[in-house]
Amino acid sequence: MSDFVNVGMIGYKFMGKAHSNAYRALPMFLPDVPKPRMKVICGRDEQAVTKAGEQFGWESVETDWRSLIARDDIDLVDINAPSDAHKEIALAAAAAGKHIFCEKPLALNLADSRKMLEAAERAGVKHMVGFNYRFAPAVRLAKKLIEEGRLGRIYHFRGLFLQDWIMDPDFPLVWRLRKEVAGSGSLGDLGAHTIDMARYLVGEFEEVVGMTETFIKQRPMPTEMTGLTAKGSKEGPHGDVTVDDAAMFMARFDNGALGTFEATRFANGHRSTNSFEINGSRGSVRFDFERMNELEVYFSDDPEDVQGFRRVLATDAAHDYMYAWWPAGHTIGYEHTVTHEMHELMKAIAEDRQPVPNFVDGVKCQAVLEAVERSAAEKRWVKLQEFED
Ligand code: SOE
Repeated sequence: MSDFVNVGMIGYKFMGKAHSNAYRALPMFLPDVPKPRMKVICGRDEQAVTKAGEQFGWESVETDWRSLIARDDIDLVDINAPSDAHKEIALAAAAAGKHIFCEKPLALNLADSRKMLEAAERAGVKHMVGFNYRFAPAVRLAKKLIEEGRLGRIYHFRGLFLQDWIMDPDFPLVWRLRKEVAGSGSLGDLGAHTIDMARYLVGEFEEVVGMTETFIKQRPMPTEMTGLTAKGSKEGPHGDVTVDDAAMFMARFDNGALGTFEATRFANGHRSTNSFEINGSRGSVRFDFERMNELEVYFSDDPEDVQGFRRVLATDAAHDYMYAWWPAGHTIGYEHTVTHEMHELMKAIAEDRQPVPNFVDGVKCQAVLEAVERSAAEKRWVKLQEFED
């Protein structure tokens, strides 16, 4: 096993910071994998990317991603630029024989995501997609309980991803609100995470029926953007919002379980409620990312007089990844999910296997997103079979 993986990262905002933090944390907390070497960070705005590079600890800066990919000292290309950049960069990285990490949603549409998967498979490189919430130890505990049959047969998955950061009608038209850059709105940005969670915990989707809505159709053009915040003048020029503000759908899984899903940026008061409940024949689990160290668990074979949901604090060494952090009861946060994700990537590279979740998962999620969009447009149930190659 090589002791290092040389990383070139494209993007330097919210996710760029989260990934940089993960690369820096790995050698200190999870040192059983090759050490990521933070070789080069890339962004179009030279001043801003240079500042980020210094702040996050990158060795050098590029302003053209093609130059980054052309460098022969790079093993892994980390793509966290806006979604419309994913495909072209991933295809070029694969052609250059680099491993690829790509943020979710994998692409603007299913066809593009398939091209990315094909290119990575053809090149024989490792590929991973950024569904970081799978890596919360409490979610891993839910997975373990389901795999061990401790919830019995799964009947229901109930998933929510609720935010409120664009509720002000004068909030500017940031890239996440433009179809040509983001692919879709709350559906692909938030719903993609819940779809991945459902696939991870329950199984593959058979069919969906859904609806989407854009409540605010026009917004001021942005004059400044940082992460999820932006400035724009309500007196200035406006542009069309071309994605959904909210999406809701129902699903039937291949194993017969039923699911309900809600993704919205108009849930006033919900900064980032990312939660699910699963009900099985022998028990249930409930998770809410805003209390991510906890899993609520119910077992129907508990003695009747103490039956009820119990709160399990998933911070013991018995819980995935927790051996790496602090003594039991000392909680972890959002950034740790990303560190665990990057640990899986480095481990997979060292073990010469594909990381999980990878582009296959990205494509399957994209197929569900597309099925929901088709269902909303045509007002009917849509089977995933309609999207088979
Ligand atoms: C914005 O809605 C966002 O940052 C998403 O893009 C992320 O994927 C999610 O983790 C948090 O919210």
